[in-house]
Amino acid sequence: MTALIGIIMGSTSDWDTMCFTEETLIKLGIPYEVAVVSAHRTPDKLFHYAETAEARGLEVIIAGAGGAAHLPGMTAAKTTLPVLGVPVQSKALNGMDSLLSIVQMPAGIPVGTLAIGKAGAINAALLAAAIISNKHTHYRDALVSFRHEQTEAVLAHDDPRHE
Ligand code: RP5
Repeated sequence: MTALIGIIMGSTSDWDTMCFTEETLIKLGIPYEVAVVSAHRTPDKLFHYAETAEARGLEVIIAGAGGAAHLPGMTAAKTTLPVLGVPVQSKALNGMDSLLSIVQMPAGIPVGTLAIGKAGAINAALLAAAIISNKHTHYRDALVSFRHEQTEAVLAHDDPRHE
C-alpha cells in the first residue's frame, strides 16, 4: 500500500518519541513510511525528501526533532503538503527549545505544532489521520473507533485506586 503519511525525524535518538506516532498509525490502519532525515546533518536528503513527497503519494508529513529543531520548518519550506511538527524532549532544556523552534514559524510557511514528547507524537498521528480522512473517508471510521475505545477504557477504570 502506498504510504499516505511520512514520519521523519532528525536523529535515530528521536525514535523513542516518534515510535508513538507509528504505534498510533498502526492502530488506525493507515499506511506510512519512516525515515531519519536531518536538516543540518543531511540537508540534501531533506530537500529531496520534501520535494518528492507529494509525487510519491504522501499527503501529510510528521516531522519530529529536538533542540534547534528546524526540520519541520525546512520541510514545510520545500513542500506544500501539511507538515506537523513534534517537539522532542531535549536533555538540556526539556523540549522547550524544540517547542519554540518549531512553533515560532514566521508568517508564510506554517507548521502545525503539537505538544512536547509522547503526547505530541500520538496527537500528530491522530491529526494527520483527521486530515487524510477528508479525502479517504474510511479512515474516519478508524478515528471514531479509536475515540470510542478510549472513552470505554476510561469509563471501565474510573477508580484510580484499582488497575
Ligand atoms: C536533532 O538533534 C534531533 O532531532 C535530535 O532530537 C537532536 C539530538 O540528536 P542526536 O545528537 O541524539 O543525534 O537534530
